[in-house]
Amino acid sequence: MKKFMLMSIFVSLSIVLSLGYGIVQAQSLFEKADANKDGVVTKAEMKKALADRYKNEDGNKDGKLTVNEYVQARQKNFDAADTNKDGVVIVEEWVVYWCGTAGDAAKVKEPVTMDRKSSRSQRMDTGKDGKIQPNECVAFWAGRFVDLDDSKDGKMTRDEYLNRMQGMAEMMDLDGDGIITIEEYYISWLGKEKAPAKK
Ligand SMILES: [Ca+2]
Ligand SMILES: [Ca+2]
Ligand SMILES: [Ca+2]
Ligand SMILES: [Ca+2]
Repeated sequence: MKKFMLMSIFVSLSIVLSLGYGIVQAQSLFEKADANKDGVVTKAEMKKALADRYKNEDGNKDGKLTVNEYVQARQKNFDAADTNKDGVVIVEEWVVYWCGTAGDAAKVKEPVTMDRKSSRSQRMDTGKDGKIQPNECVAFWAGRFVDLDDSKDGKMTRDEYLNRMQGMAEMMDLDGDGIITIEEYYISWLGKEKAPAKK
């Protein structure tokens, strides 16, 4: 409870500080997904948030997220994460962007790498209770940062990120047709067993 309060204070403070600089901190995916505001994200909550995210990333709104649109969305992603607008993203900016709190992000040294067999949610849920806690969110995204920071200098540049996201987009496009369908999107985030049945 105390930890949660401290986290809320930290989030509020970072919003105030950001506003002070004329930058509005966007709500993190974790906060958006936690619809009932109980501090954990269930698979159902995540799926709902991902459906919204997919629509957002589909630039021309034709219901199909192309590999190019995915990479373009990553550019916005990078800019939103770079809250102090210095052109690089540090681990705290990165983790706050995804989780709404930086937690112990700076302590994470081991990279988290992604492959076709592992979904983000499965990798995040290290406690295996089917829910994502804030500390699991932080550990995952901090580990992703270590992996994505190619030069390992603690600063992720736009080029480092976008180069890697081209590969990520191609990995998510399981059948290689240039389109990441909503099913392929869900698989990459939630895993295969959670893929919805075809309508
Ligand atoms: Ca929840
Ligand atoms: Ca599209
Ligand atoms: Ca920055
Ligand atoms: Ca595809």
